[in-house]
Amino acid sequence: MPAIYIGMGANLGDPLLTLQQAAAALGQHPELHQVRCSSFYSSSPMGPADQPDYVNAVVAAESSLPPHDVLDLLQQIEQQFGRVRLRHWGERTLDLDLLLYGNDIIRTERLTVPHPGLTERDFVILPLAELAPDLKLPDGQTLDTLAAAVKTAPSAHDLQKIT
Ligand code: ROI
Repeated sequence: MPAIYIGMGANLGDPLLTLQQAAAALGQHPELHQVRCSSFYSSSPMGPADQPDYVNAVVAAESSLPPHDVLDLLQQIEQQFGRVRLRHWGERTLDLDLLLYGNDIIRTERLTVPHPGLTERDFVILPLAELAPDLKLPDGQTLDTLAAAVKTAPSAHDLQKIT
């Protein structure tokens, strides 16, 4: 069963509670196994600065669902939480991104895996490295190496662990 990693982000309503509930919903899903959640981090917005800070976390799981079925289930959970997205790169109630699906490289109209922002976003790399420090991306980079680079660079998004 491939290991899958899901990035979670929110900055409207009560974003910490939303992410905790989304992680619980993923944990209870019958098609997702061995579900684990990283720490929760606050981060200043990437994109327009006139929006609230984000809460971010990453969930790891194993699943035999094909990638587009995983995407469907993530979009269903976003809808359950009344996903509101006000503008491109703007504030949202809940964002669930399929970051990695095993070692697969996927490029379809609906889905790009690995997630294109993954290697540039400290708010994705650090929680992901917490769950899977030895993980290798399809291009051979390890998460530990990416995390070390993020930690030596000045934090672009003022990332803080909250819980
Ligand atoms: N910025 C932060 N800090 N965290 C996010 O999850 C996030 N998600 C987004 C954009 C708008 C790019 N900015 C973000 O989709």
